[in-house]
Amino acid sequence: MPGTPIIVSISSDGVQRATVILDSYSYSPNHLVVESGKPVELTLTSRTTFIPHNFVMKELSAGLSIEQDVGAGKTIIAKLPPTQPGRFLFFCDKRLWPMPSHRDKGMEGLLEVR
Ligand SMILES: [Cu+2]
Repeated sequence: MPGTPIIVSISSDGVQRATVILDSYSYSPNHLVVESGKPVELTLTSRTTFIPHNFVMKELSAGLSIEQDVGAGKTIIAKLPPTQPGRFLFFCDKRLWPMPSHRDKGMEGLLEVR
């Protein structure tokens, strides 16, 4: 369930940058609003001590395909090229079998491209 939409601001270099905190089992914020046609850079910061997470988007028809691991306590930058408007989900597909995946536990977010 996406939370309050956060409108990502555009830097002077034209890049839309936002920071997303990963915890068990959530992204915060989990509803980002960006403009199409301008690159997006998400700083993904994990707050966990042991549990690894990731950032997965499989919206192939929109050209948004990414799968990046974010180890416990790590920060990585994910780059996305939003080329068309739409509502695209991202999620964490990690799981400790046979437990439910992190996505099933609610670790999911929405990238809204306007
Ligand atoms: Cu996870």
